Amino acid sequence: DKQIFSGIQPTSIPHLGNYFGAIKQWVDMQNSLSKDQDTRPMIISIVDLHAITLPKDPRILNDYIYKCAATLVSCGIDPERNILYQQSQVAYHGQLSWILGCKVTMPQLGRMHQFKFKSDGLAEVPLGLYTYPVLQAADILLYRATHVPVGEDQLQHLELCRTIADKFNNTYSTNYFPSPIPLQGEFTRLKSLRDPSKKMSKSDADSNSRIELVDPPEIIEKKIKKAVTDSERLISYKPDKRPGLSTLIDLECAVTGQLPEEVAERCMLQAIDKSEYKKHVSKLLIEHLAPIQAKYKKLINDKKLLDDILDDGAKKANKIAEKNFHDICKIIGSR
Ligand code: AQP
Repeated sequence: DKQIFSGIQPTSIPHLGNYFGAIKQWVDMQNSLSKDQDTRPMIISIVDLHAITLPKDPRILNDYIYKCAATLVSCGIDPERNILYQQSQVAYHGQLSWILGCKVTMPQLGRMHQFKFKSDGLAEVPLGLYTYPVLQAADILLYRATHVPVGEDQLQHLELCRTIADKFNNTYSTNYFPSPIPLQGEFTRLKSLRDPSKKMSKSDADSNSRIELVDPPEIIEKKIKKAVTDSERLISYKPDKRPGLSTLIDLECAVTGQLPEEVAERCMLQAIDKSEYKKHVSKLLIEHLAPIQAKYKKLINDKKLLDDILDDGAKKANKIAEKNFHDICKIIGSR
């Protein structure tokens, strides 16, 4: 059977990178899944334990868990048809993480790009930042997931998860863990609006670098206006030479489904300049996000409903996790 698993960190409100790189895929999959008999409900975890690998104020973390849940539901994730839950409400994640940590080496973890990037310049590097991919492997393998929709930035972690699954299976002469395969949409890496050499990220200190899904229209306009481009006046799509401007074209394409070359050609024919083009992209984004924002406004004020959604999801997730963890303990020789 096919089991899809994916996660998102409640480190801030999801942004357009999370949306086009992951959340939109989840919604599309959910809508095609109902027709696919061999697929179990998709599991989506709000990974709060991952979110504390770097310091996080407890009130802020709590707030973002609700905001993340409300955003996902507003984007179209149906908590009835999927399992939407908060990672720390299923204790088996941490327990399996320990077992899997015994199947991975320090050099393997030290090679992870995310670890190198996030630990760079820190006076003290938390162990959790280093073992992050082991907990991520536990998230995935706990549900014996076969397919993991992720953005390009997470591919290396998923590869390590496959290595860990193989190692476990070989050690215990079993095929208990499937080798989960990444599912990638067409739109896998959205760049920062302030520095296109970086990806758009929730934890970037400069909030102008990302557009959050609930940013009001005037903020979207302001952020697009401030987006770094270059000194050429007209529009062309050249991700290497004009990365900032090309990111804006990527955004238009993500919303409309057009090809970047088509967009660039139209702009050239109409002699549209950068400032006009920015206004056009802002308008498209504002229109695209309006229905999501309308749902979000209602949902975010209904804490009781959000609690019910997350509690119900945790119940369903725990049921699967408990059985699987019990089987895993037997495989390793525990009682
Ligand atoms: N810029 C991006 N473009 C495309 N996809 C992206 N994703 C993240 N950034 C981009 C995808 O979103 C999913 C959820 O990401 P996450 O919350 O687990 O953490 P992340 O990948 O580390 O994303 P952020 O926004 O950069 O969060 P912080 O700053 O907290 O680390 C993943 O599938 C990811 O690929």
